[in-house]
Amino acid sequence: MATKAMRFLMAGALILSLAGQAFAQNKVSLRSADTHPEDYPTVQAVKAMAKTLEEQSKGRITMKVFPGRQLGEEKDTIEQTIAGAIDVNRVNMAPLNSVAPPTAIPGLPFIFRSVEHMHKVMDGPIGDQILDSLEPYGLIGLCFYDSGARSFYNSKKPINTPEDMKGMKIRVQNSDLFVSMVAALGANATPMEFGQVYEALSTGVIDGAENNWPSYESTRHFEVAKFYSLDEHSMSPEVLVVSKVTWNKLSKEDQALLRKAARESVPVMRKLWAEREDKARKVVEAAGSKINTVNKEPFIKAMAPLYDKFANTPQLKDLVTKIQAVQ
Ligand code: GTR
Repeated sequence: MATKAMRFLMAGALILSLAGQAFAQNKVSLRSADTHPEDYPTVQAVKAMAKTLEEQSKGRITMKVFPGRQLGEEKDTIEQTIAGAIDVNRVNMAPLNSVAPPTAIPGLPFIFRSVEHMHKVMDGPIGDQILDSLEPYGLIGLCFYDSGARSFYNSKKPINTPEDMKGMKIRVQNSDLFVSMVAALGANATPMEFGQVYEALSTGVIDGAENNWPSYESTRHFEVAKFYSLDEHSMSPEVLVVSKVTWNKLSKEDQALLRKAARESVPVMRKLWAEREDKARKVVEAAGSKINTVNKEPFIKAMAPLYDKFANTPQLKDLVTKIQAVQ
């Protein structure tokens, strides 16, 4: 027969163990994917977010960032994020175009007049509408990160007009929009994962690709494709998404913490991005890249039909009109 004191102790131990379990259940450990290397601004921004999360949850929420494609190429990590095998993912909007059509709109050629215009649109209700458009497809959009402007580079010659691109094989992301952009200029679009581009350029499987300064530099594509022609055709931004499977397991409070920490990482990213763009440009110039500016008009004209092709519903057309109207 247990004595009264023993029963008291046992009840106490039970309460402590239940409280411990509840605490353990509240612990959240997240895994986040990125294709870029450790020192790239997107990776550093998500790490800053992880730090904020850990501080604001007093160590209860942790997030480990896996850079450098450790969890796979973007196409695979997007699938895994939708399935719930990866919690958080930082990707470009382009590979999401086939998942959620509104994500193609900010990538449309020359839709933004400037970086300021892009920030104003993406920081406001239009940006929120695009983030929300991901939810039916199993992703919760948290925030956008800068990605500068994408321009063409190749191993053959400077591109001054669309005619210069005729017949060139140009790698694009897995996105119909990007395939169509390159096709509209008379070149052959080759969709390919980011991690395969260096080899494809160096073996001549492709002649060129397109990206912003930091990616052109960090991948060392400038070593094998030295002509960088600043047509700046797209400003498709980066986006940070959470798996809806993960999201639904979080308490309302933790969801709010994630949203807040993500928003707070945006100014961190913008500062790092500006610095990295400068640095990347200097690195590639010093390494002998041949950089030329172009008259954008013939590019704008050649790619104009893509607006009707991709903004092909009243909602998407409305999104275009609203973006263009932002002053
Ligand atoms: C980069 C972007 C990556 C990836 C890559 C690509 O600018 O940050 O997320 O989309 O371009 O071209 O595949």
